[in-house]
Amino acid sequence: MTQIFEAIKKSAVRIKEAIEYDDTGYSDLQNATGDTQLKLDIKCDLIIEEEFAKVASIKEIVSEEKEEITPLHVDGKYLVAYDPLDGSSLIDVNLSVGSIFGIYEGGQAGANILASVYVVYGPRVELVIASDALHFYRLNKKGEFIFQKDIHLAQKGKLNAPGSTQSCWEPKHKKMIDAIFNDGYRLRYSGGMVPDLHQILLKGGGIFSYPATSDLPKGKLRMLFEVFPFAFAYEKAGGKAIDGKNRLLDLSPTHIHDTTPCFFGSNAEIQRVLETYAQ
Ligand code: FDP
Repeated sequence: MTQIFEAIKKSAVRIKEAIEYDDTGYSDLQNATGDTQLKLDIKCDLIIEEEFAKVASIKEIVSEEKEEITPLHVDGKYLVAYDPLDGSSLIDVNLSVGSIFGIYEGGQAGANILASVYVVYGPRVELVIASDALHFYRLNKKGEFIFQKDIHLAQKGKLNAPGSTQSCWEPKHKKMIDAIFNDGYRLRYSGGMVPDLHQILLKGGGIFSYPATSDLPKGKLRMLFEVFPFAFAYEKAGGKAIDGKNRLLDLSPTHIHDTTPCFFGSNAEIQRVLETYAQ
């Protein structure tokens, strides 16, 4: 597992450089979900594949940018699912983006995730490893990730990050979000899952939601590459992650690109979601 974390750190340093200096334009290609790929999406995917190819314990990799699982080492035991450049629609406006990794053993299910990692490319590069706990690192000038602290969520927070298009929300969801704002929560939503979830973790708590909507009844965010890694991280920080009713890590995708509605937060906010969605 340590070798996988090291490969992710090396990838992150290379991706940071690509984000800073490479062409931010679109390619002529589309990914598995039909999104037109940025040249950077393709490059970041290649960087990660190159670094993972050197790690013997990785059996297979699956990228948000690819249609199929790629076999790597027959004697390896882990499947690593990753989103090389999440929030890539924010690249042209120079907001923070991220990479997300889920490390699984025994098949593609929430229950099989053993660890997860995410990287935030903002004014600084930060990396968070969820394993026994949630460990927070920052990149220094020498290209090393220096441990800062373990992250813990409070029982109740102050931030609200409500995703998707409001006109497509169910009435009960709108009522819940309005009630949360009426209780004094502040809006913090950049449109990048990684920085938005990172902010809630570092500021002690709150709620991020990407619900089922009339245009996307199964939500937008992908289970293997985005949702399970963050569900694992939030639970390690003492918070919760649900689809409205069920624990996200109890779900299993039938296809690698399956999506799910998702809510991540501290315990008090997730309790509100459970009460709303039980109706
Ligand atoms: P993006 O489309 O820029 O890749 O991964 C999908 C994602 O970004 C998340 O990072 C982000 O939280 C979400 O989409 C934002 O979606 P909305 O604009 O619909 O709120």
